Amino acid sequence: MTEWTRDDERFMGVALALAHRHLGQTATNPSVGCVIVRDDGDGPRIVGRAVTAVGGRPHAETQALAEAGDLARGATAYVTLEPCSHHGKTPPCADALIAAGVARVVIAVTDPDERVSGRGIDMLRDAGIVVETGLMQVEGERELEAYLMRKREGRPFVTLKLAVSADGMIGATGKGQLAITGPESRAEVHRIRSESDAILVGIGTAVADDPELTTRLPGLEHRSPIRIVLDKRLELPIGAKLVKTARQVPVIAVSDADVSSFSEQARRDALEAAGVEILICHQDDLSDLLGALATRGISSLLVEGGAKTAELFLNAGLVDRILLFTGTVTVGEGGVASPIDRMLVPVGFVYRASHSFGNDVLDEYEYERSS
Ligand code: AOF
Ligand code: ZN
Repeated sequence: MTEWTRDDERFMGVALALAHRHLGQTATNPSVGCVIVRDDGDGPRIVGRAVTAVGGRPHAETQALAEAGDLARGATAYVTLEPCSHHGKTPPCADALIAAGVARVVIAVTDPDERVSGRGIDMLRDAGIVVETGLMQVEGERELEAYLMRKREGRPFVTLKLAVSADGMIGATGKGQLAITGPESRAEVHRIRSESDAILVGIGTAVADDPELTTRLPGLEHRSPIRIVLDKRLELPIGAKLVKTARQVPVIAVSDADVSSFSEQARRDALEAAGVEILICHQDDLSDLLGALATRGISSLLVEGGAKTAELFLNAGLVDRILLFTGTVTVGEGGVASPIDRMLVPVGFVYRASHSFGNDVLDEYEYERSS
């Protein structure tokens, strides 16, 4: 076991915080942080730092090395994920670290990517670099949870978000979009969207609420996730906001089977002409859909509604985190009961934390896998 110093933890903390900045912005790549530190006898100082660029490239290490320049020689690099060893869309980061003359590399999490998976570490060691792994691994795995889920399980990390009234309702039939939570919660939801690769709703919600599902917070407008609708029979109206904005932010309609009838074909053609992508997946088996999303590099999926869609994911055992907003509004008559409320947390989920947003409360639960 390596004995870590407080400086080691401090600098890996900086790397993790950097990595967090581009969460949801680097698909199909993970967001990785890298900090380059040298000590010329007067204490350690950061000479280069970077996070994986928006869109996934360049990787963190090459950018941090560019900032450090000659100062990287003899320095320590702190990286949240094992440096890559493969010639992908960019040359291997391990080679770049070697060429720059870095003396020591400290890694939080080793990379499960089949093209890397220990080879990055081997390359560095073969070049005489001291490599230490496992510093703040728990925090690193948390930061990389979505990427690790995709690589290890072949599916995205699924977060279920629900907004529930004081009387346990998620809405009311025929009343359209109800304001169950206040503006502070809504802003938080937009922030959460900005950290997700994709967001999903059922066709019921898409029709009843006509949501846009984009990130609409000052400064975060460009950080909208891919939008997905479970739309078995392709009922998404052409006039829906989702369809109207499909050319700005991608929309995928997930249909159950190849269309057979003339009217289905016509709806499909119209949606496609408007820029909506049609994905054929078996909805009774969500793992089929999640596998397809993982294959296209989606690591984090935010499920936003409604009750049926939430139940579909919960019953399939495919929810990893629940974000439960509880508002102060009472819906009463005609309310649609939520499958979950604070008194009714599904088995297997453990409480993690609560936060206040205005008068609302957000409770976080995580599914605890037996390991
Ligand atoms: C790093 N530093 O900042 C990131 C890494 O498609 P490519 O060629 O860009 O390679 C993607 C893989 O690179 C990805 O699956 C993961 O293994 C690694 N991501 N590696 O050294 C980084 N983002
Ligand atoms: Zn790399």
